[in-house]
Amino acid sequence: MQTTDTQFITTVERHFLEGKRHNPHATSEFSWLLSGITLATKIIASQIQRAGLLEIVGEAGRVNVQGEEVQKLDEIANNTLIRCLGYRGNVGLLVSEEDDEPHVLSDQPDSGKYIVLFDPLDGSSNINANVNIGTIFSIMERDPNCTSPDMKARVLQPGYRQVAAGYVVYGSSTVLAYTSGHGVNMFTLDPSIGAFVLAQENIRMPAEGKIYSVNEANSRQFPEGYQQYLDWAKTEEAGYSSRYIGSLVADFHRTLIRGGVFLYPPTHKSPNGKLRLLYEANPLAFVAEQAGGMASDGRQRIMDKQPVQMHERTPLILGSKAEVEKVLSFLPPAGAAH
Ligand code: AHM
Ligand code: MG
Repeated sequence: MQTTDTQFITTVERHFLEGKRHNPHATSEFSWLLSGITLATKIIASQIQRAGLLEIVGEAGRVNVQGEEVQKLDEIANNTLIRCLGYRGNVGLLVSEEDDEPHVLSDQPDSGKYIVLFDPLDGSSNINANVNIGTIFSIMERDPNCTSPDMKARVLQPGYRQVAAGYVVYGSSTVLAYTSGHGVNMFTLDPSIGAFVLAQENIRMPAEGKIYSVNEANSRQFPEGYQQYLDWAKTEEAGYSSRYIGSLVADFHRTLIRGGVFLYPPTHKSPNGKLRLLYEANPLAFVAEQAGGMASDGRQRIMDKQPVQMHERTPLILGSKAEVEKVLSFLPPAGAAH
């Protein structure tokens, strides 16, 4: 990575535009949208770094639409994304995990061409412990055939319609990984120049990796097949290690780089799992598949799921192809009673 000679700096926006030979969405208009996301995540990164000093660590004193305690930084991240994307011109709808309703910026087909969905601060219950957290985003094109006045209906599109998706992980460095359907590229925020600079192109997730990542405290509540998988993975012959941060973005980022599988199965408390299809599962599934990995809900491909509700949850099995397939081999085949 070369950041001292501007001639060689490849920012995320420049990299995206240079891909226009393969990608019909690689227009300056779309790059303008993307720069709204990078601007917002740079602001969020700087707020997180100074959170203790600014006294913005802790709960905001209300619960969100999911019934979860909202952290002050959740609100800051959400407002920052809305502010930075709100005047980009080509964004029709902004859909946040934190908000009950979509933000309607334009319902005109031309000016409101894109729908941006996001989890503004994933893993935010970890903020107080200084553990890595992240922002996840998904970009879809508005379906011209869907003219419903109900804006929520316009949002309910399956993940295969995503035109771009990615995440930013706020860790020892701030890293952005994104795909627009032509592989996965990774950028590191260089704080000295305030730009995300190309770190690695066309990342491939290892095809296998002996790490499973799951909240094992829930394991007695998992359907039998998941329990059998975990029993198998713990045998000496299988030889797996367990790693669980409790921040999806951070657990996924490790899985992307090292390989393995992340699982959030159904539990008694959350029969559909905990994670959200539109803001968490779909964008990370897109990144995983573009890196050679796989994502399933235990019965079907995540990106084939037709959402019926904006904040719908899904079980998630995400990671290296061989590892996801191994978990699936313990589960009843699709169509069988669970
Ligand atoms: P959040 O988006 O409200 O932060 O919740 C999602 C988080 C994920 O980051 C993580 O994978 C999961 O919740 C952890 O849940 P649990 O504490 O039940 O293991
Ligand atoms: Mg989340």
